[in-house]
Amino acid sequence: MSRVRTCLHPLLATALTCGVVLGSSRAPDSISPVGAVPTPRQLAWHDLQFYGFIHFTVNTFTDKEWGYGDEPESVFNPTALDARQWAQVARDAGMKGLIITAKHHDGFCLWPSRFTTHSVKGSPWKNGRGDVVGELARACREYGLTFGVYLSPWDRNHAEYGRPAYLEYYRGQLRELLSDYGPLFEVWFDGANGGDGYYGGARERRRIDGATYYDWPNTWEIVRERQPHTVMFSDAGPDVRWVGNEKGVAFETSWNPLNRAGLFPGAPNYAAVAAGTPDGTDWVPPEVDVSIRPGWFYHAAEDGDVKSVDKLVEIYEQSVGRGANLLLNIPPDRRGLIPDVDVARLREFGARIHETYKKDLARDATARGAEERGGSPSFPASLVTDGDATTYWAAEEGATRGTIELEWKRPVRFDRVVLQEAIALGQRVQAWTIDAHADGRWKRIAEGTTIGYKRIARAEAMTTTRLRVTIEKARARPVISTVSVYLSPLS
Ligand code: FUL
Repeated sequence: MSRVRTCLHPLLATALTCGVVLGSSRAPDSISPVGAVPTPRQLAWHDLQFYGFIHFTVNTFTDKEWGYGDEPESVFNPTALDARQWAQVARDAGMKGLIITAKHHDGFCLWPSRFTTHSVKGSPWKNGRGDVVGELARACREYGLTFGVYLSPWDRNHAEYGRPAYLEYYRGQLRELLSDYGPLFEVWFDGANGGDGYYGGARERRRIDGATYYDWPNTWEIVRERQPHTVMFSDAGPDVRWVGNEKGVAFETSWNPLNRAGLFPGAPNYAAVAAGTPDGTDWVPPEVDVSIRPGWFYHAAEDGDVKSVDKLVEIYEQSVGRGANLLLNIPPDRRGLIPDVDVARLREFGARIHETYKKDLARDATARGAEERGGSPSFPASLVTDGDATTYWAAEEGATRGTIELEWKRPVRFDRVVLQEAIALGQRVQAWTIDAHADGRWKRIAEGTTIGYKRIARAEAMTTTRLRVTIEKARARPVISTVSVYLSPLS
């Protein structure tokens, strides 16, 4: 009996011999990484796929999206704040973590920073002794969620904004957040920057040079030193990039690699690289940020505009389903609670996603490489249906295309096929097709370009006993970790 051993991480892949067929005389077949590859912290981030954003600050009480920076601390006064409710709602919706606006552009701090009085310390909430960031960090731990922070570089309250002293202030705040709230999975650096504001009473317009003012490399170093496992988001990385819109949709063709040289938060040429570059030198995956409501902050006038379950499912499948991560904003109201209408919507959405993806029909199929370019015996097709994303099928050595067939003993009805690449070895696939056998012939049911971490292919619901996935074109030998098949409850 021969046994196949595979390994996922490129560092391991070079250290160990992968895919050795033990007990046979076959020469070892190993797969080398291609192009840019993810770091371990990025690999862990990819696995999260879906998490939530909490936009909450003085804006919630002044009905604004961008506070000017002159809001008195006294306006911040939630009557029933319960971060455990936020965490519970997030967990029930299927989210794996929450990121909170510790400080938005208005400069008000949701934690008692020792560098300013413009914070919860000056508010009537809990007589100035509260800490929203701390409460949420604890709630996330209780509900099994991971936790992250947004710290706006632009600060419309601070008198020194635009001058060197502000940078010290900003870095001090970053150190507090990195030190006092346990492990952070992500730090979010917003690209929106500069313009008019209160600025300690100056009430003027201040411009900064985005390329130099923040000295980003040294700010990033603080995060690396204090929390090496944290990923940093900005328009252009260093670890995670903006997808380029706030509509909840990733590019149909989406590459994790891009060339990061010269890019930083707020970089004006950012749009040009939003879809990534196949042969880019850096692995910087896209994150899709979108709000469940029209605004990022709670506004009572938008209670009737909470996105429908169908819309949320579409967003999920156009973000997670295109290899990106989804960051869905769920803003608390003036009570300090996620509003009832949003809670109900999120529950229903979570249930729909759970129902759709809970039973992988491919687990009952036999998977094999098709006769022509069906793959390497060291990485057989059975590994795409084993429910383990760390094992993978590979096309035969030297091939840049290949085919996997799934066959069932009894017909299955399905409307979704999920593909995953073994991204630790680099992103390779440029084109794929899926055909299903029905009425005595093969019928094309879906086709696309990139895969990356995950691709969800939707099809008309149909019944079959045979399914064929063809990698039509790849930058290098294709390496597929998962082919799974599902039926949504609506079909
Ligand atoms: C933008 C900000 O200006 C919005 O207010 C919001 O925080 C969004 C997530 O990022 O750049």
